[in-house]
Amino acid sequence: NIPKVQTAAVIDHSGDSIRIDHEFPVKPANELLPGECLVKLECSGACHTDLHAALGDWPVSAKTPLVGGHEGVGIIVATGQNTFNSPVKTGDRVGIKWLADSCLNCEHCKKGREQNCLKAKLSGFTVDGTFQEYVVSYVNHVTPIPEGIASDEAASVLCAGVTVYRAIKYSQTNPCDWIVIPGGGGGLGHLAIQYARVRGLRVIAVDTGSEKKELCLELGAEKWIDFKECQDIVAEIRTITDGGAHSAVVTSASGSGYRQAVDYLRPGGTLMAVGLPGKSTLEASIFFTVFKSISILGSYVGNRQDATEAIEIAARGDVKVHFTTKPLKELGNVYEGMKSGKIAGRIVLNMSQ
Ligand code: 8ID
Ligand code: ZN
Repeated sequence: NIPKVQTAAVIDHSGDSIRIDHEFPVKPANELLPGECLVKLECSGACHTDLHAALGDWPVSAKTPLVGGHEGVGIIVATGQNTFNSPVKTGDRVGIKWLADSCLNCEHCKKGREQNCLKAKLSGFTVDGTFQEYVVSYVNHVTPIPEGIASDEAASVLCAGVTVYRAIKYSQTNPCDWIVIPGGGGGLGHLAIQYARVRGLRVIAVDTGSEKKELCLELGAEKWIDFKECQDIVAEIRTITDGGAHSAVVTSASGSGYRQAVDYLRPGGTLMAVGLPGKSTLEASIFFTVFKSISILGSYVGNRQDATEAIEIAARGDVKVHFTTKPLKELGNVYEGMKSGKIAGRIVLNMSQ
């Protein structure tokens, strides 16, 4: 009883607004290729990356027409014929992340950097994503969702959670170290605060507005800095940390969040670049980067193992997505809220409304 058509949120050309299509085709189960599976989605988080993809403001462009979305959770309703050794089966509840598929055999995949695979398929970017009722995905890369976490609670772990979990994992920090999270009140940032606390780190959240302030402090940030009010972020952080933070995980969607990072890190500190403004450059003093032995690392989503670890931590209740649920047809308004920086935490879209 898989329908032939469904409701999907479509972008026809880059820069267009969202069009809700109630006649969007569902790939027939008997046409699924080996390794593909069809997932009936319950919900999907809306990530700022989806907005970048819709606006076309990155140096790489998405397919069009595009169904965006890469934080989906649902049930597998079919798998392609001749799908051998599948780790999942029909009836399983799974998550769909940004990295929809990778070859698993190239140097990058074998080194655990599946996200850098040259044959990677990206959900809601190079293949249609989770802003629809039925998505085609790939058995090797869907993330099994453990019991004990509701689908809408799990959804945003699949991108926001996995991404910041990995960034913190590679941030070269130890318990009791100070970590700064610019963008702390956003989708990625509010989860970064919590994964940092799981690692025993002391968190300084940087963002703006009273709603985000409250959220960050409630989630375990020890200090809050409003980037629109603070006159000297560098001095403030150096004072709080007695000489500079050990790491910064920058999750802001604009270049401004990166600006002072090298200056407020202490010697030996690590800047994890996560937020993806399309056109900004990362400006840092070469002299002080060398003189202070600073590491600057780009961190791009996560591999299958990162996804499993991030979701397990959430399923145990140590990290919770702060989200508001809306119907899929509200996606256009969600993008407006995101543009104006109004969303504290995440919006999760419900597919059955
Ligand atoms: O793999 C990756 N590296 C990855 C994965 C997923 C998302 C990267 N991203 C990218 C997105 O494409 C986007 O560019 O991370 C960025 C943040 O995504 P998001 O968390 O989904 O966006 P959001 O919910 O809008 O949160 C961004 C926050 O940044 C704050 C905003 O107020 C908002 O709360 N912010 C901004 I814009 N400028 C700031 C500044 N100068 C700032 N916070 C501190 N200082
Ligand atoms: Zn994302």
